[in-house]
Amino acid sequence: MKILHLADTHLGYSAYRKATFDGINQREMDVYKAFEQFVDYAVNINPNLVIHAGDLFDNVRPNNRAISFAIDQLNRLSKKQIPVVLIAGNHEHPKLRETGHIFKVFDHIENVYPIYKEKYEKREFKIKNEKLIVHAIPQCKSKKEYDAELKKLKPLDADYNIFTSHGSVNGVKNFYMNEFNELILPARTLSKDFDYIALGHFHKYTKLSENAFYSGSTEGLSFTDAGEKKGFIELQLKNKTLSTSFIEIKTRPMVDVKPIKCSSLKLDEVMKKIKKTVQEIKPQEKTVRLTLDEIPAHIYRGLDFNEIRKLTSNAIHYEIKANILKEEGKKPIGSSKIGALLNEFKYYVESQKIKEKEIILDLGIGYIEKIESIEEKK
Ligand SMILES: [Mn+2]
Repeated sequence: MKILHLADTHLGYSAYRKATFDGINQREMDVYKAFEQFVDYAVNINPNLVIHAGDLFDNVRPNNRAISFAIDQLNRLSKKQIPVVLIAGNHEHPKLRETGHIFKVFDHIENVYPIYKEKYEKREFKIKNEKLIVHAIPQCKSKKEYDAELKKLKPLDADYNIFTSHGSVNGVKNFYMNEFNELILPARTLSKDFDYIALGHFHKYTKLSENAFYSGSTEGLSFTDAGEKKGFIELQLKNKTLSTSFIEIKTRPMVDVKPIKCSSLKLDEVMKKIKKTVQEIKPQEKTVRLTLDEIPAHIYRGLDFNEIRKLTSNAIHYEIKANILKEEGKKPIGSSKIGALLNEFKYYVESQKIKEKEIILDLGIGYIEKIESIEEKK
């Protein structure tokens, strides 16, 4: 049997200011196009099953365009009688129960099996006289509840058993996204007793073991994805043997330029280097990041940002990450870029030498989540 495994499509994601001719955010469109390429492929090869391992949507309340796009694309699969198992990831999971889950809109689409009720569920399929059971654990409310569901996980009597979940595998190597509500999958739960384990959450395609894979995201969503191939996994199960291949999706080029070390450069030399770098990367239609390392504050302030903007005006987006030196010393005083509040808070507390780290983290996270859930209600 032939199965397609994808994850982390993040429909509804949008970033930067560039818009299409119709006024829609360009990166939002790119993310739709990536998913559409997957559906085109699926409709064409007609697999026996599709598994989406979470984060179909970028957020708890995706916009109308994202919802209708998702329904249209799932309908294309549904009409071809291709069953689709969709599990909820952390991004689309509401913090408050009364918000309700967006996956409920899929409850009545034929051949679509949304799994989002914070518990272990199984779906059985009969494929060419063979019995396949999909064991799915979606996003749960807490790590504790997730662990409790993981404990129940067990392959059953069938020709094939597949496990799917959304979280960070933690073992010899860790696959974190550094998000607060991410769930942890101890490497030992990735049992050999499953014929295949379809994971979501980590955005880079990764083979964890002979039978366990992250398909990666379908588009690049942050500069850590720069230069990475994006796509999904096509797998075959035949005579109890698994074979897999990675199918690439065409995505927008993302360039994270090698840092330019500025500590010993004069202002005009830094500008010259920036110009040369921009010419080399040909920024047209790309998303581009320049990193200026160890740049003295007075030089950073003197940069001709208008000139740089002109140089990169045909890019979809460009940004400068500057690690600025103190006037007198050599130590960077920090980055010009700020991440999500929760993550910044976590990094800050973790970098401090204090005894009560755990308590402060717990309290702070609690407060921030409280505020975010009030925001979610609005
Ligand atoms: Mn995720």
